[in-house]
Amino acid sequence: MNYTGIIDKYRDRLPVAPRTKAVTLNEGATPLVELVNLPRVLRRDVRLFAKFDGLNPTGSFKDRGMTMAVTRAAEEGARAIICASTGNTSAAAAAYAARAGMACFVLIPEGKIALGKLSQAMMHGSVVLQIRGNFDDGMRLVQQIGARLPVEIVNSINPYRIQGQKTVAFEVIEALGAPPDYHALPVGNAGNITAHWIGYSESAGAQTAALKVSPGMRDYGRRAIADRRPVMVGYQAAGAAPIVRGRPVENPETVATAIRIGNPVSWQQALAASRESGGWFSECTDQEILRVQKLLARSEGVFCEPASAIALAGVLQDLEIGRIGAGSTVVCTLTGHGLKDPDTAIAQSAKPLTVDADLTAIERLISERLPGTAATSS
Ligand code: AN7
Repeated sequence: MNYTGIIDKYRDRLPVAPRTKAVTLNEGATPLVELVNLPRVLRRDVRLFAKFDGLNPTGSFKDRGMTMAVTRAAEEGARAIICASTGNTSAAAAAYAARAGMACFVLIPEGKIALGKLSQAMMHGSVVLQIRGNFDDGMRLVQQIGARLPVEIVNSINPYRIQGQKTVAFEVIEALGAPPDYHALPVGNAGNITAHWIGYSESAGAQTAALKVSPGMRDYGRRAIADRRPVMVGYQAAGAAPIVRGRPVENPETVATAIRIGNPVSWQQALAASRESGGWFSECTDQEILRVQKLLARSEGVFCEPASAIALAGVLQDLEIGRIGAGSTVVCTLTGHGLKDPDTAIAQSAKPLTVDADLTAIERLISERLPGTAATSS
């Protein structure tokens, strides 16, 4: 049977009616890829998996939440949606609004979103408002506009977003047959770590204070499919680490523009998830983020955006200091595709070699670079 997205698949565990017609682009069912080379290269005793949510229809995990938010907005007769975004939420909102025949307004920080994401918001026909301010300014304005105009907010303060995003945990459990020991992910506005934890908690038939994010949402954990929950580990960029540092960051800065957020909306829920799971928050430098983004691309063939690479960068850090123990099974959610941010990828890679369309010249260039020759064996 044709797979038709997370709402049809997990209808009995989501706040939708049996007859609710999903606004879907067949999101979800993303691959759980075992990282087979890295543990060997790094000489680490660990089973590492990447939940590659960058392979969703618009290239990020936001699609899981957006199908729910837009489905419910459509059901309630909304004709327009709005969000503030560091990029991926705007791309998803624009696409699902197009699917639903709704208008879409997105507020993005001027000059601070990756090119791929901007192209998506524009291509799907949303009204793009570049603000002279950061994400946190945009988020505040969206909440004010939502109270004044008939537009449905589809940021993760919309509880349906979190509900849709919790399905990632269901898929990981199905793929592994059990929850991992650790689940690592980037933390920006902190909705996704909250969603992961709700999904794992429901799967284990366990309560969580993180569900308080969702007024009117009930606990869908009627039948436990797991006997425990993983330790949740959240990573923030050093220049945008409000939760790690314990206070909002006025002017967040990081190359990982997706998580350039100084005052996360789901801060308290994320703390609850961390505390209840016995987890922690930690930070990584931009340099480390980019190093690991490249390492993953080159050693495993998996290309994620910088904000996603922080999950793996953080895990490697915590393996190094023994905070994640030997023999553990670790899942990293790779939240967005590398193609979202071609500028950052190109800036840190070797330039293409320009050469005449000439057999001799090309043969020489390739010969010098074949495995085992001087140029490659260094
Ligand atoms: C690739 O698009 O906040 O902690 O406005 O795009 O749930 O916010 C994006 C966030 C991680 C952080 N990885 O997730 C937005 C936005 C990627 C992201 C995050 C984002 P949350």
